[in-house]
Amino acid sequence: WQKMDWQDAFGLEQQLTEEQRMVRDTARQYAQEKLLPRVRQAYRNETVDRELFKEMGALGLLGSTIEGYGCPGVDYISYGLVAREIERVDSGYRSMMSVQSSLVMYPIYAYGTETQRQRYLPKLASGEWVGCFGMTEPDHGSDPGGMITRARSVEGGYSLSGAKMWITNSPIADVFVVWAKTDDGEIRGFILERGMAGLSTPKIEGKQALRASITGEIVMDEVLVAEDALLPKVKGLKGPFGCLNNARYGIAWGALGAAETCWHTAREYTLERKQFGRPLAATQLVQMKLADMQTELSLALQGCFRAGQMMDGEGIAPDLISLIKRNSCGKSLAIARTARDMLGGNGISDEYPIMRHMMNLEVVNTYEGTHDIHGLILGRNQTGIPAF
Ligand code: TGC
Ligand code: FAD
Repeated sequence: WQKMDWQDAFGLEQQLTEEQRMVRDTARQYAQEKLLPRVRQAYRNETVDRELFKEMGALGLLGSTIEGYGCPGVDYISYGLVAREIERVDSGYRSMMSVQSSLVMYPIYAYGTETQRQRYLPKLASGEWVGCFGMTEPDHGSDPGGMITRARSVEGGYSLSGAKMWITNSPIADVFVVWAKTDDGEIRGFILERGMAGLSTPKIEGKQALRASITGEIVMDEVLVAEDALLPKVKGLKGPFGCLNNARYGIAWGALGAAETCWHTAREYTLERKQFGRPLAATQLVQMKLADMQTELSLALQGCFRAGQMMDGEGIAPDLISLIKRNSCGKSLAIARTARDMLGGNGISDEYPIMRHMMNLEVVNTYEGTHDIHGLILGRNQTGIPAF
């Protein structure tokens, strides 16, 4: 018999390869040394530092699963481990990274021409250019199939009109992967660039969560693009959903990193904090809460690891990605709320990271498909009935 490592009940560490550990350690060191010291002020003041993209790019963290074009081509378990390390510090930083990687670089790599790959991928990989992904609209969030943004055929290309809402990175982006319906009603992807006439990106003000990441709109008023702005290799909703599969997988790992920070903080705090003459951690109620956190996180991490093996091996069903995205986000949010309570009044102060993670996790539970929408995807999977 062995003693269980309270932080790693299933021995995830031993299941990783040396290379996966190396990638994870690089991300951990960067996150703890460079991101952690900045996050409190960034969150308080809602400031976004473009330099972060260059720093992540220099470490190979942008588009990391892509082979070539300045990207290191690591496996999906490594990608998940990186998301977990970055989100241990803040979901907003993981958001910046995963949008650039999974929602901008991936579609250009998977659906683009060689010319498009050569033009965009190296600059996005180095972080010189920032990208964003425009699918959600003011009136079409969970139901993107109803989108009204149009790409009308004109001589030599297309004219795009419409508005995208809640777009991560848009106010600072140089490159825009935008989904629009063409004259035949088919959804197609387009690459737009900052500076095009008719394109503007107002910032969304007043966010109470994810404040270290900037969010905005993409407003397109007859933006003219040439034929070569079209991503030629995909048609229909499976285009954007193909990108979302990768991003949702990364979020499933990432959210657990945020929750681990909340769990560890609550554990340390309750070991130190005395009430009624003994540490809070000496009470049965507190120990049960810590046990629940440990159990949920250990099981969820092992699920993500197995999903990563499938991504790297035989392939994975998108419905399983819905299962882990939904589970990680819902459980992490519940853990953050409980941990917040365990710190009493101190739980609401930004001297501690919990309240910030809790607010962020509200977003993470909503974007890339809400908790309930992923529940409905799983409901359809087992009943055969789409109940959206
Ligand atoms: P449905 O009929 O189910 O599917 C339409 C077509 O798409 C295909 N498809 C998929 N392909 C690959 N992967 C997936 N996960 C796929 N899901 C669907 C499907 O096979 C079909 O293809 P075809 O060839 O037969 O046409 O479509 P529906 O309109 O009924 O949609 C159902 C529903 C609700 C599941 C879907 O619309 C949905 O997932 N809604 C949630 C919307 C969402 O996730 N939005 C995310 C926006 S991006 C974002 O939030 C980024 S935040 C990032 C950050 O900051 O980190
Ligand atoms: P709605 O679809 O209006 O949903 C509202 C509520 O109704 C939810 O609880 C939902 O679960 C529920 N609901 C919806 N349909 C049903 C149904 N059929 N049955 C039962 N309940 C239902 N989008 C992008 O394209 N790119 C981005 O980079 C991006 N970044 C984001 C960053 C932030 C900070 C946020 C908050 C959002 C971002 N999004 C982005 C948008 C995000 O994906 C959407 O907010 C999300 O998909 C939900 O859409 P909605 O906000 O329109 O809510």
